[in-house]
Amino acid sequence: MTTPTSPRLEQVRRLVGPVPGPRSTELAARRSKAVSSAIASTMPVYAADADGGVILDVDGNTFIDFGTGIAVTSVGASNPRVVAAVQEAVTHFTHTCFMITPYEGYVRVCEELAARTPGDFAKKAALFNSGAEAVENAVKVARVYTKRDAIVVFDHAYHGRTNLTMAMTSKVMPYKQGFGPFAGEVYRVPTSYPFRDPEGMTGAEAARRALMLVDKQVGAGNVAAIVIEPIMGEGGFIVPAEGFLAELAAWCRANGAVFIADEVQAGFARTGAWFASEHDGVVPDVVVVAKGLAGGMPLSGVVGRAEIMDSVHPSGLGGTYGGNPVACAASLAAIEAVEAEGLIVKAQRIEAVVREVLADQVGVGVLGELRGRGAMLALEFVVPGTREPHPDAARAVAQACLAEGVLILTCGTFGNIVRLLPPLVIGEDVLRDGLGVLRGALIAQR
Ligand code: PLZ
Repeated sequence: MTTPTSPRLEQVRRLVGPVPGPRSTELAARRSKAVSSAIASTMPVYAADADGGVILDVDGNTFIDFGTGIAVTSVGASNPRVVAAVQEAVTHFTHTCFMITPYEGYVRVCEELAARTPGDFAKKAALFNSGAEAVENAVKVARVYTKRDAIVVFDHAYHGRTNLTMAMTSKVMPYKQGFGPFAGEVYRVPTSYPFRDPEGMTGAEAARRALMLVDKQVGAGNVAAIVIEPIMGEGGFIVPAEGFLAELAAWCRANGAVFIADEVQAGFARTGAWFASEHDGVVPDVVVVAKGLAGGMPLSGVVGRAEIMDSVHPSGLGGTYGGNPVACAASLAAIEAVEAEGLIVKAQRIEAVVREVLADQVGVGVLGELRGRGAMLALEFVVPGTREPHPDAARAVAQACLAEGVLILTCGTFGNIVRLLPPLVIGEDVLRDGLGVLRGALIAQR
């Protein structure tokens, strides 16, 4: 791995005092008076700066970043290309509203999305602000195009926190509890979860299990869309068995439904390909993107077959901020960074290093499985000798890493997954140092 992009901050893990330090503690006290307690934070420290593979807090502690703000700052939290593009864009105009006075950046991002998503056919795109908003719009488009209502989603799915996407998200706590009633015509079926499915179940078998229920409980002719994350994110970085996604896509084609890939977390170079669907050779009709798309600026998109995207009446989609010009400039710079800095190959290299460092820990003690692709990797914790989820072990490992200066996130329906989402620009030394800490925490848990 070559050196990371001109890092401003020294790329080294360093705790200079207690965590949290005095300034973070002071901010936490102010926060508790001003910020709703419904909003939680993983880290007890407040950010001052972030660059390459590290985050500096307000007390001078430097953490290795294995979280990227939930798979967002893949090109780094202050990639020089993104910073320069944002500075240039903001000098001219912060906003005009694309629905009022359009601008080139929006058009270019749509061109780039059409060029990079799988599928060799005419595509069009529309831009929004958040992942959830883009998922909602993908559903709106699919419903208009098919003139049907039903949306099929999966166990362990995460699609957002708005009313429709809460209905699509599987886990009740913390995402849905008390927030209903939820949107209708959303149907959930089992996914492919190789670690927890019957031994040897193939992707095709898992797909048949799901599609049989769709046929019997929803009715093939009522399905507007199947929406699935090609690698499930919040649900536990679940990589479906080979052939599962392809079978679902084929069913959609045969039954006139739209196959929507929610690539919000897995997309945009994260898994060692522009889009995670590519690993399975699957060509979605519609792809939803967000997170990494704009180097940390809020931007999301829906890109799909032109005839689907154009089926909605003029002015049927939109929003004040969707495709903000500064976010579009950041996105174009982030796309350039992925290419110029070889970040797809770097994502693959990250996977190789992680698998190498952790190889002898997998299947030992509480670590049931190491899975994922590229820089989207996860450790599933179990009660030793069983497949029973062990959330306490995941929490303890993440806490131990944090105490040593490594920011690591957990996830999973059962809360028993530690996920690794390092920036793709992370230097190999920092990566190995962080993994050494993680390895030590694993050994301590055995
Ligand atoms: N689809 C696949 O991963 C966001 C959310 C964390 P927004 N995932 C992180 C949290 O606790 O809120 C996500 C995703 C997939 C949709 C979304 C939603 O994207 O930008 O958070 O709305």
